[in-house]
Amino acid sequence: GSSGEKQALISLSDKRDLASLGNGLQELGYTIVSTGGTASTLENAGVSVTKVEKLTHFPEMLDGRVKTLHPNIHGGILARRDVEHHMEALNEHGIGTFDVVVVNLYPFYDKVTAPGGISFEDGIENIDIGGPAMIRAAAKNHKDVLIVVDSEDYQAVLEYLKGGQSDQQFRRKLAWKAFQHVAAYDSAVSEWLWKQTEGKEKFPPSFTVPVELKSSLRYGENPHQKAAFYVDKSLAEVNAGGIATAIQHHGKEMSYNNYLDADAAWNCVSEFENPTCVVVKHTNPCGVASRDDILEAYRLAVKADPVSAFGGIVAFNVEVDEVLAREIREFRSPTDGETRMFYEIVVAPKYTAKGLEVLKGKSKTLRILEAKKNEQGKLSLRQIGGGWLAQESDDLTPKDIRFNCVSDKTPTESELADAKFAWLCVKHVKSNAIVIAKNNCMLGMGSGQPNRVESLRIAFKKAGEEAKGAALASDAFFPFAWKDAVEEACEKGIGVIAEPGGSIRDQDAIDCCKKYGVSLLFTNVRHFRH
Ligand code: 93A
Repeated sequence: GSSGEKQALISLSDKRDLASLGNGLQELGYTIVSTGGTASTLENAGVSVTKVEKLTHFPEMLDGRVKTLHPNIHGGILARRDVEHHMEALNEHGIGTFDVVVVNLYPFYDKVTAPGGISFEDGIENIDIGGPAMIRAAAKNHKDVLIVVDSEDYQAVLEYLKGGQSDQQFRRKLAWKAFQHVAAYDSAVSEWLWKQTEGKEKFPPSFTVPVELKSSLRYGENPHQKAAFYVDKSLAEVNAGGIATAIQHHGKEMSYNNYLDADAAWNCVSEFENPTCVVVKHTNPCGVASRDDILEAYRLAVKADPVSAFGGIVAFNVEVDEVLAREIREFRSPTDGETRMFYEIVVAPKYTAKGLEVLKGKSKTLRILEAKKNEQGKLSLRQIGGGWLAQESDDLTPKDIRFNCVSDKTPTESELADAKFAWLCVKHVKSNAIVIAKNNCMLGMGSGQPNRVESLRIAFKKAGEEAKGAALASDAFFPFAWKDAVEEACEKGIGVIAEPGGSIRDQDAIDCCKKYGVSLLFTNVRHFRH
């Protein structure tokens, strides 16, 4: 302060841990200056406070819109201590300096995303102006002013103030965090305003994504690539689902590839309504099975391709209880009937206490994730050299799709069910994607081949004899050799084929299916996944 006293300015909407911070600062000899609500909370905790009004000689004005926006506050934050005329100006006007500024902002994001919504006027009132001004000012002058925006930092700050206070790196880190805080806030405000202007349905959207560094990763896809993991703060704050917000109960640290694979597995399994197990390897589902008995679903999903399942990711859309956990722990590889299956990750929406305990016993490294269902209608972003591609997420499922029969033979009820199951699987397989399925179980899949016939052959190779009478789903039509592909599938005894249709060669496919007495369904929907 002006008379050399140490001053802290505190103005908080989120008042968690405020009492201990206030007490800590008071013990260290700081005079505390605060805004209305913050001052009351501190007083109730037995901390003595000076109200900002005493410094500004103004009441809080305009319903609080102007509280701290005053030279007596901002001068005390922004003055350079090493510039003589700055300090002279403060003296001349009787302004004291602030050494510590602790501010967090009106909970704008929570307010505008609260269930039931909020009126436009209320949204506007929740845009904090004075808070960001103080944060930016203090962060700019961090050389002499500590700026604190996160209650997680209170203890470290108190320790720092107790010690030498000379570590500029610490101050820079806090300033960096402060600007992150304000940047994320402004992104949320601008995104909300955009929605108010154009309506939510309008595309292309405004997509400033406030990200927060969650952790450094050991490496990227390969050991020579540095990598890190960020969460989408806007989603994390509203407690949205998805792998990024999953809780890890056990196991080795998640790797870059683990995140990718867990995401793929979780996205796929979340779409099924019946109890389902999905096994993923390298982002592709290699085993999928739905059964009332989840134990059976698990065994079938692994059996679909036991070689690929080894070292894969196992995902469930139901709670993992003790019995299921035991099965996961003990199940032996169907290839030799001896080796216990090894997995990188198990992901599920829930675990019983006993289930979790049993699963932890499988191995020290097994990553156990508890995830919440993804929200629909999210923007999907992908990076290309020099830019980003944005699209709506592919939320269509068989429920939204009509399976039009274009062949002479209409599918039986069970064939139609198989086709829909295969369809939901194929959506999650990399193009060119072919899935063969029967009785709520994926029997074979071919993925990522630049040639659709090749994907088909791979799928049939995996399905083997079981492919007879099964359903085949193709994520897109095949303009050239489609007829060959259909013919091959028919020759191998497939019962029903589902594909988008829309090729100029459609008639060839229809004729071929007529010849073999196979049902052909056109979905009019394509599920490319590149
Ligand atoms: O309305 S404001 O934009 N105008 C201001 O001058 C101002 N000063 C602090 N918002 C302002 N604040 C914000 O008030 C802070 O960012 C903080 O979030 C909140 C604390 O208010 P209280 O201490 O009354 O609970």
